[in-house]
Amino acid sequence: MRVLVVEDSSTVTKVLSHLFAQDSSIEVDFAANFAVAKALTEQNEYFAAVCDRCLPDAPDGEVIEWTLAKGLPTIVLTARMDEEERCRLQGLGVVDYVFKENRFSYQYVVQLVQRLHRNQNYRVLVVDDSQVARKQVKDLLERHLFEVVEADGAAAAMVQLATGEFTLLITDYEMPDTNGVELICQVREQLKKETLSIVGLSGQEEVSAKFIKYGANDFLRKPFFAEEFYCRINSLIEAQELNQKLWQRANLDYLTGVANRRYLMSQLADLALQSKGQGVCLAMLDIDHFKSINDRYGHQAGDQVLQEVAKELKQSLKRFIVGRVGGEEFAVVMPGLTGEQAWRLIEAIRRKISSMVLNCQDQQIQISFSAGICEANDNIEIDELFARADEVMYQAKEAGRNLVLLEEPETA
Ligand code: GH3
Ligand code: MG
Repeated sequence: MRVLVVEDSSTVTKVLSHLFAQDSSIEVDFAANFAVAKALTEQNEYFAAVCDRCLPDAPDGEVIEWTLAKGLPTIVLTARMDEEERCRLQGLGVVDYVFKENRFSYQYVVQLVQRLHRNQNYRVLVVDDSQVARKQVKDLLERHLFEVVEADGAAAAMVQLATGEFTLLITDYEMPDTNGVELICQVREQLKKETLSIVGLSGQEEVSAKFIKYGANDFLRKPFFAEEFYCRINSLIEAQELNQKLWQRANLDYLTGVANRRYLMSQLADLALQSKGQGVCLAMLDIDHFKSINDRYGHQAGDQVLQEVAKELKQSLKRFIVGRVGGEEFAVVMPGLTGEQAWRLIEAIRRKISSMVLNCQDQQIQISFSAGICEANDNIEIDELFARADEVMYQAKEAGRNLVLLEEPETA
């Protein structure tokens, strides 16, 4: 991500350069005046621009108009801030303006650039029967790089929600047929507050509380200021990002990113509850002689081997649940497969992994794993299933390792 900073003060440039340097994903070009900024925008593709409002060769925001005309999301740095200036900048369509006050102002600039970058991943559904009102909200959101989808009423909104994942829903209250609160009730039957944030918009004071009571995360009184709109939206998105981080910490293995033991078990438990005669296979995989890999190449190389194996399993087993259930032990839950089918799948992965040469810590490492697979059809008993797969895996170890074994029917 490349960012253009147009600023003539060397102090401000130094502070921003220091702050941006802390994020290795951002590359920054500095221009001390409008002429250099023009030349740079002709040469390079930028993700966003941070522009001083007043420059020696552009005393009245000319550079801002230039970067906006180039389609660059623009953040303005300004030493002057009054109502007239605020309106003018909003009217131009800038992302935000930052009053040059202290180092926190500059930190805010960097955070805003990072936020804009993440916003590209979020889809927002805007529901309003008025096209003009929808467009107003859509423009504000697009300025902050959200992907926006419109719906002209509750029915259209429900159709859109079924088509893909949304992070945020913004709805008006008064609409023909179904009002905003009724829409929220319908949506909340399927999507919880942690998955989809909802903001209600209304001109009526008494509707605000109703929105919250029926499942909105927040509301905004109309008419609203763009700045207030952005503050509300940003804090909801931040809360969702935090939630997602918490979810990942609780459910995924920190080293490899696959499911941890607890999450894998709970997924299997859900499957056991739902399975109506549908079978499930469980494979236990254990890397061979992993201790000697650590001893020979170091613990860090060992960690990298675990990451590589997890990556391979995730890629080859997209439809299934892969988890790290012990130090160098992985489990794979495969619903809907017969034992034979599961064996063929894991056997193909065994062949692939045992023929790979991993490049870890500048060393060439060859590895293999042993696996045991068992199949359960009804009355899935999770602990027993794990014990059985484990037992078969140990048989594979005893038989010489680098081997995938399927449980013998008579021992099932
Ligand atoms: P076998 O073929 O019989 O499975 O032998 P093994 O050496 O793979 O098995 P053993 O249980 O003797 O050793 C497992 C080793 O895995 C011991 C432990 O230090 C290492 N280990 C466990 N967790 C991690 C980890 O997160 N990172 C690294 N690098 N090593 C780990
Ligand atoms: Mg092992």
